[in-house]
Amino acid sequence: MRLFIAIELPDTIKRHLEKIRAHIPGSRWVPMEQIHLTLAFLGEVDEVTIERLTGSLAAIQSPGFSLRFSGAGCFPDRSRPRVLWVGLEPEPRLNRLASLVRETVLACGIPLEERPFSPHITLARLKLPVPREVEAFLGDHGKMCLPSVDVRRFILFKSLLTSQGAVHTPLKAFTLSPT
Ligand code: 3AM
Repeated sequence: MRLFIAIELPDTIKRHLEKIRAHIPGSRWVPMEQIHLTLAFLGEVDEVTIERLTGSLAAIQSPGFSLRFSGAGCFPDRSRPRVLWVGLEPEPRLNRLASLVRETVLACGIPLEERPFSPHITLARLKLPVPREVEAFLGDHGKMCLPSVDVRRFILFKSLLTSQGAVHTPLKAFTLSPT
């Protein structure tokens, strides 16, 4: 099964992020119901390892926290944007949770990309050449006034690739400790 671990966002936030979509030629926007904050992308994992992984993830002890949104940005940089995202204000408890999740995944023998955790919520993927509408989008949404979100759990998701795009299904939720 193809898996990833993420934090869900409330519908109010997802609806807001859906509303700011702009017409950018060649862009593929993440469907509203799939907008999330990825902690780790695992790729294909076999059933036996999934059993072990869920047991280990359940043992993670980490406090809940508040997410505060910053503004729109892009990967890898403004000269060749490929991914448009919304960033988050620094939150040590989020980084600690991501580290614990990643250590747990690695300890189960599942390899991870070595790229450091860079908290973001993907909004759209872009094609080259860079359409000029991207600069306007980043300018318009460089700052975002969104309510903060209380995070009380994280989720192990299955991601099924279909000809219509990925279909995400939550497999198991893991509760964070009270703040
Ligand atoms: O939240 P983001 O967009 O950073 O891009 C995918 C998404 O991350 C990423 O996993 C998250 C949930 O789908 N993803 C998908 N395929 C991937 C791959 N082969 C991948 N990340 C790394 N390698």
